[in-house]
Amino acid sequence: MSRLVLVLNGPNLNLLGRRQPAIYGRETLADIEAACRREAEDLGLGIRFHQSNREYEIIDWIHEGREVAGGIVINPAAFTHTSVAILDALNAFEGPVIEVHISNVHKREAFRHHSYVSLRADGVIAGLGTQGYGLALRRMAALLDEGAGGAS
Ligand code: CA2
Repeated sequence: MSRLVLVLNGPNLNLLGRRQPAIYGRETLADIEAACRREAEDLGLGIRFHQSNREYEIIDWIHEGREVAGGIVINPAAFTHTSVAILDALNAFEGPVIEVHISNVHKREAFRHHSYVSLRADGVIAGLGTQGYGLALRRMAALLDEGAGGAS
């Protein structure tokens, strides 16, 4: 089973650390990527870390993941609340999926309380700040150790 994990990030997350620090903190996406790479190395995982503001690019990475990845960690950002297309792509992926949100979406506007991606996710982390990514990778390593599906 592949120990390669895709870490996918949706729209506007490229702005992290530059605006709205009260909600999303001061770390940039590059800081998160570096922390994910350190965590992945400790866990014996490989990662591919991507961000896009375009829905189709996220869908294409999920499709590629069907061939190469054991699991997907995804912060779909605003697409969480709107995208049946990303849900459909994740439904065609066989390995574990963990959904991450930096903020506690349940403490925010009502439109953020519904997630299409949660209909597919094996686990959801919200409100633990950027630490949520590293925790998701830890859980992903445990799921892959247990043999929870994915590309071989
Ligand atoms: O809490 C999260 O991680 C979210 O996925 C972030 C999304 C939001 O639409 C979700 O409801 C919850 C927004 C990401 C936008 O990030 C920005 C960062 C800095 C400045 C502006 C936007």
